[in-house]
Amino acid sequence: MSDEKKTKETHPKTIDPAAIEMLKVAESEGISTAFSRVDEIRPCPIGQSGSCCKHCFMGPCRFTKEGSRGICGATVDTVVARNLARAVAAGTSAHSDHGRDVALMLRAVAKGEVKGYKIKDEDKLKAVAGYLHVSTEGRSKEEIALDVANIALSNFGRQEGQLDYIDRATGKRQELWKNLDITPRGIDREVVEMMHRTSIGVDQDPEHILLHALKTSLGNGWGGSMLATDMQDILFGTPRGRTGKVNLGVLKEDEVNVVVHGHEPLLSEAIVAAASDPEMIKEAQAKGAKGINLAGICCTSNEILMRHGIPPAGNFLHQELAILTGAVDAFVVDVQCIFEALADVSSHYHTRLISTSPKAKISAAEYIPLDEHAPIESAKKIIQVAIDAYPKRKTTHIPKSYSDLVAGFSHEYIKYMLGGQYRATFRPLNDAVISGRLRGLAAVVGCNNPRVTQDEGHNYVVKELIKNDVLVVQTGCGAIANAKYGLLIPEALEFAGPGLREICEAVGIPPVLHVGSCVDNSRILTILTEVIEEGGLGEDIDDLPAVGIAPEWMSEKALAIASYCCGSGAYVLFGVGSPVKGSAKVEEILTKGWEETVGGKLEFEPDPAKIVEKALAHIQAKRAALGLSEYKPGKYARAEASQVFETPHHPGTPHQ
Ligand code: MSK
Repeated sequence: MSDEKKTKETHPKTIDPAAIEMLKVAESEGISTAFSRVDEIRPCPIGQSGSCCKHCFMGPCRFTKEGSRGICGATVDTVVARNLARAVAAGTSAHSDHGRDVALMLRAVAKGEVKGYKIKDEDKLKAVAGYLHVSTEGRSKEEIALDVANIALSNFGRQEGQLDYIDRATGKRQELWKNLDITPRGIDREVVEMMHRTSIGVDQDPEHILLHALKTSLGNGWGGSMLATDMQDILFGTPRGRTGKVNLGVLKEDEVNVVVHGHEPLLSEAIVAAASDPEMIKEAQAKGAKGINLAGICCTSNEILMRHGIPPAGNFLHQELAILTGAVDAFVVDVQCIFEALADVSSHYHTRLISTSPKAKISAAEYIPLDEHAPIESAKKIIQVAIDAYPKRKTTHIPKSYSDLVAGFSHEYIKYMLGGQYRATFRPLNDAVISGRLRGLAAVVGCNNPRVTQDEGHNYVVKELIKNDVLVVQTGCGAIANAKYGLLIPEALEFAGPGLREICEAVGIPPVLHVGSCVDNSRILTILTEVIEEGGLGEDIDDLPAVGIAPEWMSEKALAIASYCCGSGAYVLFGVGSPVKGSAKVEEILTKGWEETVGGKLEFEPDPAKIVEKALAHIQAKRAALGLSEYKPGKYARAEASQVFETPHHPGTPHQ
């Protein structure tokens, strides 16, 4: 076989009909996308397995033979551990820098320095004030918010002690972290120390390096990400169940289409407001459009979907495809997961690519920065650019495909659905697991990766889990993936096992719950901890019949999330391939080693069928260890589906 042939990915590119349609457009117009570039770039097998050290300029040292050493004498085990640890530090920094910016915005809003933003969720503010020991009695919401924001900010640069949210973990977990010395002190401190330890000639013990990777990642899960989620809820509202639509079919032929992409809602919240401003709509109509249509990609999309029902046009691999429709007038990006190729793709169309973060300059994109004191003004400027671009549209090709979805399952909303307004509780969920109606719980999260068929892993894993009576929560691009195939609506109960179906029908929820964006994986930590505190399912997260899965992961952030989930006691399975394949010792540390020390483990398993097998076996083993009644499929009768959520009728083509 020639080298050229070996580079070709042989799997189908995607299972999404809208993506298939757009890839034909890309091909006929000769425009490259990630789907085509993946065929041109063969991953370096040494780097892919984590066995390449680039941490000094004596190298890079590539470990290709058994027992080989780097120029400094480093073993492949040390190098593989260092590479993973650095990825965890990078992922942690991304989520945590996001959290810092939200805390800075909250502080500015509390001081009255931001025109157009005010504190939206006073209940959440009070709940967070409680976690942070901020007094609320007789104080204005601004006074409380100022203290909350300042304490949140102090978690980033803290040098000693521990992060404030560590108190939110179970007592047993806190004790374990303390004994292992992996309780994070300050978010930034752990990231910096991770970078230091993995630079030339410092930490030279794989187990020790990876223990600090756990500490660093816990600063993400129980620090940066959890703070980001909470501050966003305070500022913009805690999500509650909402219906919406998803996929490229949400773009409109006769309206100005603005697509937001990235992660932070600080500007996109203002864009939501500006897009519905009557003056802006009038401007759009003056240019011949019927209105302004806002859609999203990736996690910025998830943020405004969860709070406003704004439709996602797609997940990670849809970013170029959206522009290829020729119908996007402005494509607005903030930070993270943004392809540099967007500038090239948009150069073929009238689409105006707009970058908005001072942290992310994109050559060839226009730069309209978020004015932190007047976000609505920045948003209006952006909408105006889109309106001005609309008359320049040429041929468009918008796939007809879209599906309905339900989103907005914050932990507060799940508790409300389970117990009602006055006795919100996880009790019915615990009882369902204890009785064996539900076999267990799974979080299926993470990205798309063009090295595997887009959405196939997400879709297969989730369908199999719900068929086996496992309640699934999803975040990030995984949630958008399965929304496209109609799994996030009550009608998906037709794919669910009888026990799961009975519970979901009684409560009025779909079998797959959209919990939010990537930083909102922290909501899953909160859910699992509260489930433990509710009683009857053990003393800590590692007792639960629960798993975490990222079938199509690709980012450093995913590795950081996996690490903090493991550090919190979860069994995590990653698809696609292993970034630590180069070291059997590191693989053993992440599995056997972490299971012994922190109760969680991280396994890389490219075969989605084996992922499901391992997940179900784990759930079964945890049920047995808890002495729960045996799970018996088919024990429960099927009931008629109830319709708690109004799912809008539409003439589109939902994928099934
Ligand atoms: S956006 S990190 S591709 S989930 Fe959060 Fe999606 Fe992964 Fe980016």
